Amino acid sequence: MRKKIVAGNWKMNLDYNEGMALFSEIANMVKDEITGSQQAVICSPFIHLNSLVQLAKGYDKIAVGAQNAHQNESGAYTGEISAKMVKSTGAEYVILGHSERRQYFGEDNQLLAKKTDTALANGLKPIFCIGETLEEREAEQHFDIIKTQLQEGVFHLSTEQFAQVVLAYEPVWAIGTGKTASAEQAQEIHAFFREEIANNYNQEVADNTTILYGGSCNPRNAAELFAQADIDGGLIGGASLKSRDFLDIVKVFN
Ligand code: 3PY
Repeated sequence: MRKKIVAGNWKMNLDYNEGMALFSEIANMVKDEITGSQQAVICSPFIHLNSLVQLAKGYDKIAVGAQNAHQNESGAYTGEISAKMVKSTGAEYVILGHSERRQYFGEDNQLLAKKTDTALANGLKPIFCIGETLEEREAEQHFDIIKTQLQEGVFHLSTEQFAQVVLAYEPVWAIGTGKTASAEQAQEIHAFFREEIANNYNQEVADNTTILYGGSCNPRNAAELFAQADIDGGLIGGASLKSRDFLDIVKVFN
């Protein structure tokens, strides 16, 4: 059975103390709600990682992730953080290819393929984001865009490497806009992801891949989204900054 995940993406929010307080609050609230193959993940700014990993030790279903890591192993890249450094904090996941990184930091599929390789080589599990812009959807190019992002970003991986990857469908037009894809729109794309994975690898790999929905997912729409056959949880932006909202989203699985 594939893993179900609710992952919070805190983005560039919360100072150190606020991050510690929110994590403790969330962990205490969700700990009894996560069962079986389910997991909660908090993807924080780098400064929180090591301390959150220590706090998470008391909770076996709550993991910690970063929101980015550099494509090179080490070197003269002032201000950057390597995958090895992230791994050394004890973090398990790293978000790669979020649309904000693609848009504001010019990260393209080729760079993201390199980041994915480096993250995997250092034992991190990428949460790899894929999604189309509004213009691309309106021009009915979304299937082509998604296929290209999959092919160029992650389909070069071996089956063993790909098994470590979680995918997230994040339509760019639903990020930070309050707009959400309808459950039908999201399911259609998630099913397409799975079809493409089966074509590139095989059906078993496709059936075992966790595919999250991200993009203004909140307690009001999570139940309908997570009820879809190919949606295995969510990558949660704003609602992950409110413990009650995050709890209500985690509870949807039960
Ligand atoms: C959002 O919900 O806005 C996100 O970007 C989740 O990653």
